[in-house]
Amino acid sequence: MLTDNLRIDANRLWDSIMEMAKIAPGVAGGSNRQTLTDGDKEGRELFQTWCKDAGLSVGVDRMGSMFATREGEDSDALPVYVGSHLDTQPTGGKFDGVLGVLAGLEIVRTLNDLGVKTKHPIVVTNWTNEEGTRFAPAMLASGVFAGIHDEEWAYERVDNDGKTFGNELKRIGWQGDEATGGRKMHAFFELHIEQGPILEAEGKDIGVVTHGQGLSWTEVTITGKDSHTGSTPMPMRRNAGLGMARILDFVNTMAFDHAPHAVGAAGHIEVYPNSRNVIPGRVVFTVDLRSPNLDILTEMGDRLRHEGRKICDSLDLEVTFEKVGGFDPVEFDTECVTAVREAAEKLGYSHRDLISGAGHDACWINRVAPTAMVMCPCVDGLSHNEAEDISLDWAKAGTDVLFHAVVERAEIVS
Ligand code: HGY
Ligand code: MN
Ligand code: MN
Repeated sequence: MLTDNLRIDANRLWDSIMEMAKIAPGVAGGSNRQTLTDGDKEGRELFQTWCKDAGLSVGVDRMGSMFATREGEDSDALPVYVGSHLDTQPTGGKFDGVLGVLAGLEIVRTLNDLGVKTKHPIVVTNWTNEEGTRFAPAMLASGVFAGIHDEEWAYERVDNDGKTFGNELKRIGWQGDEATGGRKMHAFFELHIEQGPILEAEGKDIGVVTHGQGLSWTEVTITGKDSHTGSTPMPMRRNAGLGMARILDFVNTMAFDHAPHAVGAAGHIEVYPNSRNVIPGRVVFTVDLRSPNLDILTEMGDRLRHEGRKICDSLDLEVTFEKVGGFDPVEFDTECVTAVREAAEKLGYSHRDLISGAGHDACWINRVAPTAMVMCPCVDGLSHNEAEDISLDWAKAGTDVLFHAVVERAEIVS
């Protein structure tokens, strides 16, 4: 078969990833291209230039998500979408999200080189604000696309400086005119680094992602009383920081109660007034709970509120809990997952089924189109850290498998 010999140009892919990494670099070799910043704007412009150089037409929706189309031979055939996100964590790596977007572009570049035509169009996609670090929740634009969030609510999300998502999107000039979610898909595929240790530890090249674990983000606000750390007698203190510490210790214990899959921690923590000699009168933090099992995820959320309130009552503290993000565990489309698994087998790459520990745009798009993910290993399973790293071989294997899964759905005609 013609397709059996299709392989991407791994060096061209790698060079593009390294070129993108020059935009808004971090301070330790990674990336700090947070959504809707000037760095994001510059990264979008570079990606758009590359897409146009590859002969793609670029559409942008009202959430700023980018859709670069390679026409198919059958204009009535629904497109196959392939992509991920270009925004990063503040101390992100060079590959989280970026690999998936530029792998989609590399597939198109290779099809162009070979003059190969497909029945279905292929659309390379960059989803806005996958990370949710500047504007919670994560996967915001793909969530609006899938009808989970409404656009007005999304536009009102606020960052730590009080800037809104909508105003920042307009400021960088990337508010498109397409209605969000209007596009219909034949399938969606996303290549992503594993962001966990399993594939590397087992010496596997490819993760065939059958499921994504569920996630819940609960913002906890604890109110006590600012007071002097030196002269306030211990029994008189209303220490919001102590309440947070005991709750986070409970979250850690609770996750271990549901080992090996459940996880829990807080990555976002604000302490007020955050002065060395003032007992914190207020803390705001987001508890990130995850499990592939919906019942366990729900139970952990309930226990967080119940135990958290008990802890705060015992310390004479007020506490509120607000759900600020999350999604149920995801089961990806069987046919698309099979296309990924068969591609790995045909290409001779070692592989294993995998549950994604991280959330991805594919988790929301799976609600509106047949969706699957391909994963490649990353060094020490490390991600959301500037030292995040992969090998060129892993990038090549993942992109080749993605390539064959995409063209299996897009149907090569010549
Ligand atoms: O939070 C996540 O799992 C993703 O990295 N945004
Ligand atoms: Mn990601
Ligand atoms: Mn990420």
